[in-house]
Amino acid sequence: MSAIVGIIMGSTSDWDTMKKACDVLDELAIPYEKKVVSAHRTPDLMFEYAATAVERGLKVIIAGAGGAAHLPGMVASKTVLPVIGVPVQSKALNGLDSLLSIVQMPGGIPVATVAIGAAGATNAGLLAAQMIGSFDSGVQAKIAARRARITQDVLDNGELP
Ligand code: RP5
Repeated sequence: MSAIVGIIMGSTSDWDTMKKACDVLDELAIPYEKKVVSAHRTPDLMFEYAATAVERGLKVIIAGAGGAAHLPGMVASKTVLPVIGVPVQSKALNGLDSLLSIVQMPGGIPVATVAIGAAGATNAGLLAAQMIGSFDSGVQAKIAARRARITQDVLDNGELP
């Protein structure tokens, strides 16, 4: 089956973080594609990727970037697909720069922004899956089962010493 989620990131250095989103989609058997697409290093590729996303069959895009993280917002400006932004933890400012540059979109072009770093990438994968689940009951059932496992794990292992 061809990809329905697009996962892009500004650099290969973002992979350790963005892999967490891929892990979730692998677990839920949702087909995705992954690629380095940089707003400032490959701007033409970024525009082409976003502009052709709908016709290529994607339903949602996850975009991760660090520092002056303009990738998610620029991609969102060139597609009507939902875009989830992952602020990658930067060295200089621990990702606060990434977070603010992704989350503070002016009204009109939304980017659904998740937490800084690995937790955010995991949640980006889950959020994309939940969007897919809104029209794919099989995926929605898998997400419900995953939630139930998390709940049961806490109930089974929540005792304190
Ligand atoms: C951004 O700059 C990337 O998203 C990455 O988080 C950051 C640093 O990139 P590298 O210098 O490690 O390639 O474009």
